[in-house]
Amino acid sequence: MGSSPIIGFSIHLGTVAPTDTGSIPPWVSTGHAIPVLVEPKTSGEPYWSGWALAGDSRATAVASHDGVTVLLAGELYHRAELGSVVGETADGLSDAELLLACWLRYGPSGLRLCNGRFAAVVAENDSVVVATDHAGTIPLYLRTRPDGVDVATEAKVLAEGAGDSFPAPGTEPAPGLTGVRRVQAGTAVTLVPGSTVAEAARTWRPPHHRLIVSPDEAMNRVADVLDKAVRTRLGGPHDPVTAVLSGGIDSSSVVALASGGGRPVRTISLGTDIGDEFAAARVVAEHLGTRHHEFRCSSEELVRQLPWAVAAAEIVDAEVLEYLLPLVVLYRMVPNEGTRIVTGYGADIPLGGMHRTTERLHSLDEVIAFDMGTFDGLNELSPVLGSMAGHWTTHPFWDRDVLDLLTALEPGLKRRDGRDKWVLREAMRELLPTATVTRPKLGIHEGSGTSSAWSQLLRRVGVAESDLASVKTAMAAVFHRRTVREQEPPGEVSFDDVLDEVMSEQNLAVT
Ligand code: IOT
Ligand code: MG
Ligand code: MG
Repeated sequence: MGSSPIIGFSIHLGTVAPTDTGSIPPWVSTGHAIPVLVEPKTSGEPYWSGWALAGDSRATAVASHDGVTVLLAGELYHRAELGSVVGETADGLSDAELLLACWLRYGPSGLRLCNGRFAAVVAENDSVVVATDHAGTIPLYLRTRPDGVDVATEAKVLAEGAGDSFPAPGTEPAPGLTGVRRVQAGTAVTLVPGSTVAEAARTWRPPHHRLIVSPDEAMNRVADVLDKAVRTRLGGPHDPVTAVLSGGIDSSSVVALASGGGRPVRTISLGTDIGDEFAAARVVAEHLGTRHHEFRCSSEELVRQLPWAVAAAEIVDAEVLEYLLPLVVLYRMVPNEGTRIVTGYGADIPLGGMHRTTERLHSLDEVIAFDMGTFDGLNELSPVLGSMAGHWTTHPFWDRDVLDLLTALEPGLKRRDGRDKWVLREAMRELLPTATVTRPKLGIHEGSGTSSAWSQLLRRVGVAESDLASVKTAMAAVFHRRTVREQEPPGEVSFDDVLDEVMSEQNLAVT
C-alpha cells in the first residue's frame, strides 16, 4: 500500500495507434494527471492511451511483464499474504506490481484472491479484463466503441462519447447516461477491444449463509478481523491518519483500533446549526487521546453543496445522497490535500444498524440480505467523495474479510439483549467508554440535520409534505444531468436554479 495510491483513471484501449493521450478528462477528483501510453509488444495487443490520477506526482500507474500490462487504481490490503502465494516478498512492490505477479501465477482467477479497494485493467494478448474489488468500492465504467473500449473510474469522463455500448455481461447501464455501463461489484469482465466478444466472472458474492458461533468467539473474531482491516489501511506505524468520527460505535471502533500502538490519530467531526454529535465524539476523542477537530457548517450551506455530492457519487438516489453529503462537505473542509481518511461507513449494512425498530430476527436478517443484495451501484464507498478534495478515503468495515464475517454472523449476535450491533459493541467494550459502547445509533443524515435541512429549504418555497420525497428525487436527477452528463463543474450549479427547474417541471408554483 503506497501512502498515495492512483486515485482514478480514464483510458482508451484501442486497435489503432493513438497519436497522443488526448486532453485531460473532466474529473471531479483532483490530483496529478499522469499520462498513460502503452504500445503493443506483439500484434493483436491493444494500444493504451489516457490518464491516471494520483495523489503523488511520483506514482507510477502501469506495471508490465511478459506481455501482461496492469493498471490499478486504489490499493491491496493483504500484501503479505499475496506475496506469500506469488513467491515474492511484497516489500518494494507497488500494488500494481503485486497484482501483476498474482496474475502471472493465477491468470484472471488471481482477481479472486484480492482483498482491496481497487479498480483494475489488465491486458494480455488481445483481451482486456476490467475488474472491480469485491464490493465495487471504486466505481468503474466503460463505453465500447468500434475501435476499442474506454474505461474510466468516473462516469462523467465517458458521458460525451458517441455510440451505445453493447450490453457486456457483468455490466449495467449507468444511471442518466446513454452508452455508459458500470462494471458490477466483485466482477471481472473480459473484453476484446473493437469486438463484441465479452464474458464476466464473479470474484465475490455476499454470503447468504449464516454462522453459528458462541458470543465470545464472535466478539473475538470481530475484534481481530476489524483490527487487521484498520491496521492494513493506515500505512507505517508513524504515518498520520485522519478519521471521520461521529461518536457512534462504528467510527469509534475504527478510531480505537487506529490509535492502538500509539499512532497519532486526528479525528474530525461535522456539525450544523440543526444538529451535531460533538459531545459524543468528544468523549471518544478524549478517551483515546486523539487530536480532535470540530467543523461547523450552516445547514443551508451544507445542502447547497448537493451538486458536489452528486458529481462525486454519480448517483440519483436522494436518500443515499443525504448520507453522503455531510461527508463530502466535511472532506472539502479538511485543509491539507493528500490526507488519508478512515471512516466507519458501511458497518450498518451487514449488521442491520439502520433497522432499529425491527423486532424479529427473521426480519432483521431479511433486511441485511436485502441491503447486501442492493448496495451495488449506490457508490456509497466511492473514493471520489474524498478525492474531489484531494484526499484518499478507506472503509475498514467493508474490508472483504470483515464484510464476510459480519454478514454471515447469525442475526441473534447482531440483535441481542435489546441492543443493535451487539457483537460489535461487545467486541469494543474494553477499548471504548461505556457511554460509547451503549450509545443508540444515530444516522449521519440525522445527526448532521441534513435530511431536515433539505426538507426545510423545500418547505420554504411551498413544497407540500407529501411532495418532499419526489422533489428531492427530481432535484437529484437534475444535479446528475448537469454535473455528470453535461460535466458542469459542481461549483457552478446553483441549488436554487435546480429547484426552480424542478418546481416548474412538476407544475408546483414557487411561493
Ligand atoms: P452513519 O453510520 O451514522 O455514519 C457513517 C460514518 O460516517 C460513521 O461511521 C462516521 O465515520 C462518519 N460520520 C457520521 N456522522 C459524522 C459526523 N457528524 N462527523 C464526522 N463523521 C461522521 C448511513 C448512516 O447511518 O451513517 N450509512 C449506513 C448505510 C446506509 C444504508 N445503505 C445501504 N443500505 N446501502 C452505513 O452503514 O454507514
Ligand atoms: Mg454507522
Ligand atoms: Mg451515526
